[in-house]
Amino acid sequence: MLIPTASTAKIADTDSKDSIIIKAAHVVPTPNQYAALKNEFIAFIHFGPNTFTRMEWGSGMEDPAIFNLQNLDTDQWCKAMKAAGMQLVILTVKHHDGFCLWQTRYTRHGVMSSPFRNGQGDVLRELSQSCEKYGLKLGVYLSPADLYQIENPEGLYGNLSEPSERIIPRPVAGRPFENKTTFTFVVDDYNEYFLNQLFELLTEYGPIHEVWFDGAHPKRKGGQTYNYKAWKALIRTLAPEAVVFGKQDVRWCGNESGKTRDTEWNIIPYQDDPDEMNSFPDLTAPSLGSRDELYQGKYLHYQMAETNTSIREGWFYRDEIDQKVRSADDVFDIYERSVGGNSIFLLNIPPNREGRFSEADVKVLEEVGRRIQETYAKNLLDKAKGPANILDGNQESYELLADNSRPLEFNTPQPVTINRFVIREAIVTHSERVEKHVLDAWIDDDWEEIASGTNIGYKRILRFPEVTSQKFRLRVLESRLQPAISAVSAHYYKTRPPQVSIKRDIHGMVSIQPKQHTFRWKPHGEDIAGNINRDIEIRYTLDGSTPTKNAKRYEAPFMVPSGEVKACAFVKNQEGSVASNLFGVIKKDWRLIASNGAQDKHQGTKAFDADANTYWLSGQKGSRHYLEIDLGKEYMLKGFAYTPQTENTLGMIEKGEIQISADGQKWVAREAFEFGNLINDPTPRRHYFNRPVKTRYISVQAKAIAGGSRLAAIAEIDFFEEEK
Ligand code: FUL
Repeated sequence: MLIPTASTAKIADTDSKDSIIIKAAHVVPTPNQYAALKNEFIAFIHFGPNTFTRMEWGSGMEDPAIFNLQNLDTDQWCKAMKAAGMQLVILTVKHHDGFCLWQTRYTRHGVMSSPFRNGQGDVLRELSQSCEKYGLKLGVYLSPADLYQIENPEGLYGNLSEPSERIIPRPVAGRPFENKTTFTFVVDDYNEYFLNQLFELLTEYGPIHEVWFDGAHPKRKGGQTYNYKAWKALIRTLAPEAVVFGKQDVRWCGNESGKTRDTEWNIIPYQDDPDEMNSFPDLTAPSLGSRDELYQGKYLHYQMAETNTSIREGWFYRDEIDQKVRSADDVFDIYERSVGGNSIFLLNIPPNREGRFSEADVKVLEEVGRRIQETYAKNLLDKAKGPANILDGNQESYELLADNSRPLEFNTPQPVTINRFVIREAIVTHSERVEKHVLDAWIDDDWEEIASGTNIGYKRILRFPEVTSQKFRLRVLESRLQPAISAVSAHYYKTRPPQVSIKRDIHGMVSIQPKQHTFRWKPHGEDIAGNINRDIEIRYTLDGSTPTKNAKRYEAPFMVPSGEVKACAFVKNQEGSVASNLFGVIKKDWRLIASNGAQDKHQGTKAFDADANTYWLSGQKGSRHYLEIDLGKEYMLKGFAYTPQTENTLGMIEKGEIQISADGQKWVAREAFEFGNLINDPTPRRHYFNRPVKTRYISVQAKAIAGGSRLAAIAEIDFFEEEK
């Protein structure tokens, strides 16, 4: 039976497990999806009022005057993104606050009412011009959630308007469109507003290659729904090359921290037709497309993962000192795991209040670009002998593995030293089929297994300790039907000193360890973890300075009452990336005064046991969620950190208040705090007090909990001491 390929396959009730797998083995990406996969490394830009208010989520009530952008330099952004090897950039033209970064005809809430270029500025226009100059593709993030349209009295979001026939774009006097296409949709006011804006974005800024629909919502109103079907129809017509994120084409990877799955299948099961679906499915499960998961589906759909994370803590720029920037090691590691793990790598770089990428971010982008070039531009199998269709550098040609027991062998004229191996499947014609594979090298007159992996799909990068040989072979151990391998290449990554992690226990003892790489290999049957670096020296400082070769050497855990520790590994004279950790006051003498609801597993003390895996959960009764702590002695405190629990998405404290007390009994409010986007990004958040607080008794009161959950949770609370 000849089964045609398609990007969606319907499962019939009569399908057996075998026939479901055969169907899955014929699900392939659309041409747009394949083009998007080939972009590999792309950029996200979060920019807007939040850049100026230092918030993750705005309120929608920001005065446009705060968008006081003086020196926008989108050329500088593009130069840095290009240097990193990125191919496309997606700008938040409207984030959840509803403020528009382009000269839209349909609201005054945006750049037109701001001081930026005297109200004449258009961030998207400038970015699109720079993109053209630097050869980058452009995408737009247009938030469906819109707090301005929710909060202002004339707002269209959830205004309970009746759907009726609307012509898109709605004409606006004095602002004609060059593109004369029109659409008729039966929609309500907010959907019409959204479609009008999409029309502007897709017709007036050159070709748009990705439209990003965020599933996150700080707030909802009036049962507002979104007519994704209409939105997609408009996109398909006006931006025929674009992929849609969040719906149909590209899917969220399930986290915002740069984590990747070891096995990322891009053919995943759906219960409803993915073309019709109006809701967002939960994509956070550890596995999405294994055989067992496919058996549960009513539809099988090609939808690739986009690994999205930020180069800085948070999506928006806050400041230079307190907002950590990822190291080049870290970004390169995510690059290899995501692009080399069958997904697209979407890295956010938030411009600062000067309208530029900060120097620290630019350095990382340049260094990552250099490493990608140094490692992957040179294929050490370029002179190798082996299956021609695999070695010819042509993605269209492939070797169909009729029989999995026949390994693919590659022989080089001279011995080569490698520690990376790239494998690709011919997914456009033959879908993703490999389920398990092994790489061997010929060492000391024998085949040795040097690396192994599960699926391959668009691209798999195998990482392993360096091996020198003239003969390599790839064995496919398990697959869905006959897999088609389109390319392999071998590379050498110049090993750097490892990244280090700095931890402190409840007694204040700090330990610093090299981070373990996650791969293993089995030379001569031995099981060895990672890329073993000999001669590692770890050096650290306690005064905020960058550790040099002469800094104090780490030998054993040491005591740090509070403050910042910076550390770095050295291997010979090469230095690794600098890690830092700011520690609050030691918690061993803290005492719980009171909290509401102390359930067995989740007593109040779990919020300060120096173990982020355990957490306090407030009780059912009463609407006040509080935790009162006696710090054991008086401190001068400058701020605190809140670590949410990550077991599930409950209890994230979005808004709260810090109270203090002179005796642990009578409490006074000291300061309000607010954290945004906790459900999708449950990382520790810091808040600095307006002025230092001198106290021994302190309490955290939750005022608003994310996602409407009824209980508050704290995995860890830390208080930072003012430097003496
Ligand atoms: C999330 C949003 O809530 C964040 O603010 C950010 O835009 C991220 C990319 O998506 O869901």
